[in-house]
Amino acid sequence: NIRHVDTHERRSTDHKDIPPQQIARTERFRQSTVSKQERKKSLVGPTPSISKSNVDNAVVHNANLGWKPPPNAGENGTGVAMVTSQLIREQLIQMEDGYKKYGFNEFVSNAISLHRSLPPRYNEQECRSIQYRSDLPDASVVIIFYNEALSALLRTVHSVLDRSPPHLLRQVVLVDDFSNLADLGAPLDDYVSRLGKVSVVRATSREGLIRARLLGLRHVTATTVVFLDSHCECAEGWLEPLLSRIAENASHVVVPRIHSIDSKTFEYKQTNLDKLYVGTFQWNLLFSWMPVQPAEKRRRKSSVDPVRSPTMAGGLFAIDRDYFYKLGTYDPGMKIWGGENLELSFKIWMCDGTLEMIPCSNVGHVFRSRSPYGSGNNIATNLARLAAVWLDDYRVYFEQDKFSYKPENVGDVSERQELRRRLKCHSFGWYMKHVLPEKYLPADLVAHGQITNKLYNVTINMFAGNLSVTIINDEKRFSYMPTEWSMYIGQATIFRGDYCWDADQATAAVVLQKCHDNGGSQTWTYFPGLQRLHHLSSGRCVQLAEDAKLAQGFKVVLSLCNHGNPSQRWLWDKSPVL
Ligand code: UD2
Ligand code: MN
Repeated sequence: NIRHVDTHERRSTDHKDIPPQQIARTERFRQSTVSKQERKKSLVGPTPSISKSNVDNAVVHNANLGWKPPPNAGENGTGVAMVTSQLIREQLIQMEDGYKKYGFNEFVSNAISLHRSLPPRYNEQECRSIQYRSDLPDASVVIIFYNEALSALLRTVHSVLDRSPPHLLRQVVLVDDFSNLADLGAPLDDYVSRLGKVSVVRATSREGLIRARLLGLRHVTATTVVFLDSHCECAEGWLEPLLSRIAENASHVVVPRIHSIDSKTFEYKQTNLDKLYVGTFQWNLLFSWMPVQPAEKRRRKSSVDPVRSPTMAGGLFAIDRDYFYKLGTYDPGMKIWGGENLELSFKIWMCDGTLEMIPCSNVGHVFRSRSPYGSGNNIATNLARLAAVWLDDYRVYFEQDKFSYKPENVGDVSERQELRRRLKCHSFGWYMKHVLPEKYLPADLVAHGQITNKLYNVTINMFAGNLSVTIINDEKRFSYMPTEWSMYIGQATIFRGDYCWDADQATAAVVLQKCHDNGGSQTWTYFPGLQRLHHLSSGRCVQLAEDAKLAQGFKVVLSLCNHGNPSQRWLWDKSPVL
C-alpha cells in the first residue's frame, strides 16, 4: 500500500511544486473569473456598497421598470435570486439598507409571502410515524425583537400560528426591546390585534435580549415557554415533539433542529437526519456547532431519538416555565447579547437537567451576514460573569484568552453564586467528564487551530465532509469560517469532530475519513520548528499541490519530505483557544 503511494508520488512530485509567482497569477486569474461568474448569475452577493456607477447603470437601463419578484417567490422554501441589474435606484438603496439594518436581505424577505410553504421534510416518514401523547402541556411562544424587519417578524409569527395545533398554543408574546422603527409601533399593534392569541409587550428602555426574554416570560401563562428569534420559520410538526419531551420530565430542556435560512435569498436550507449537529463551546466561551460525537451516536437507538447537546445556540428552545424559574432563569446582569446561552446550558446540565436537540422538530433561522449591534463591551462582561460563576478551575483557560477575557465590568456575581449553591449543582469538572468528554483541554493539545501555508496564503478546511484548501483572501469574501484542527498528546490524529486526516492510497491525496482510533494511516506528527506535517505510515510530508479541477485550484497531497520546499510548510496556530 505504502509503495503504491510512493510510486504515484514520485511520478507527479515535480508538478506539485508550485512557484509562488505562479500561485499569485493563478489567484488573480481565479478571482476575476469568480466575479465574472457571479455577475453572470446576477445573484445578490454580499452586496457591494452602492457605487455611483452602479446606481446610474440601473437607472439608465431600467427607467420605469425595476425588478419584480417571480410569482410564488420563496414558496416551498426556495430562495429568491434577485436580478441586480434590473434594480432601480430605490430598490438598490432599499436592499443595501436591509443589509445594514438587519444583516439580511429585507428586500427579498418583503417579496416572500408571510405564509410561504416550506419544503417537504426529509425522512418525514420516520418522524410522522411517532405517536405523541394526547395530554401534551401547552406552550406560550415568546419572540423578542429589536429593530427587526417587519416581514421577517410577521413571517415568524404566522409560521407559529399556522403550524402549531391550536389547543397546544396558548399565546404568542412579542417583546419589543425598545425598537425605534415606525412600522414596529402602532402598525404592528394594529396588525397583531386581528390575529388573536398574539400580544405585544414593550420595554421602556433598551434591555438587551436577555432581559427582553425575561420581560416576555413574566407574561407567560402556559405550562411551557418556547423562545424564538424574530427571524424564524417553524415547519409543520415543530411543536409537538418539543412538548412531548418536556411532558416526560420537566427538567428536559429541548431545542429544535435548526435549519439555516439564507440571509441573501431566504432559501430554507434543509439538512437531513444523518447530518445532525449539536452545540459545544470554545475556550473563548463562544458557542460553536459540532457533529454528534461517536459516543452519543452509539447511545441513540434510532435516527429520531433526542440527541444530547452539551450547549445550545440560545435563541430557540423550549422549557417548562416553572423549571426555568427554578433554575434562576437568566443572569439579569448580562447585557444586550451573548453568553446567556452557555450560562443556561451549563446550568441545565450541572444542576441535574438535560439539554437535548429534538430531530423531528424543525425550525429555520436567518443567520445574519453581519451583527447589527456593533461590538461593545457587553459580551466581554457577560462572558466574564459566566466564567466567574460556572467554570471553577477551568476559568484559567478562558482567562488566558486576553482577547475575550476582560474582567473590568463583571460587577457583583454573588447572587448567581448563591443560586448555584442553593441548587447544589455539580462542578464544571463533572460537566466536562460526563457531558463533553470529547472536549480537549488546552493543556492536552499538541496543536490546535487553523493550519495555514503563509507563503501561498491558503488554509486547510473541512467543507461538506471533505478536505479542501481555501485561499485566505477568498475566505473573507465568502465570510467563510476557517476550520480549527486539533491534535492531542498521545493520540496522533489530526481531527475535527469525528473526522480524521487519512491518506488515499490511490491518489496520494490527504483525505478525511471517520476516525477509527486504530492509528495506522491516520497517524501524523507535527514538527513546529520545521512547520512540517508528517504522515507516519508512508513517511511522506503534507504538500500543497495544484489541481485545476477543484474550485479553489489546490489540494493537499503526500510527497517526499523536502526541507527546502515552501509548499510543505504549515503553520498550526495555537490561538485563539490558548
Ligand atoms: C444567537 C442566538 C440568539 C442569542 C445569541 C446570544 C440562535 C439562532 N440565535 O445569536 O438568540 O441567544 O446567540 O446571545 O440561537 N434582540 C433584542 N434586543 C437586543 C438584541 C437582540 O431583543 O438588544 C433580539 C433580536 O431581535 C433577535 C434575538 O434577540 O430576535 C437574537 O438576536 P440575534 O438574532 O441578533 O442573535 P443571533 O441569532 O445572531
Ligand atoms: Mn437570530
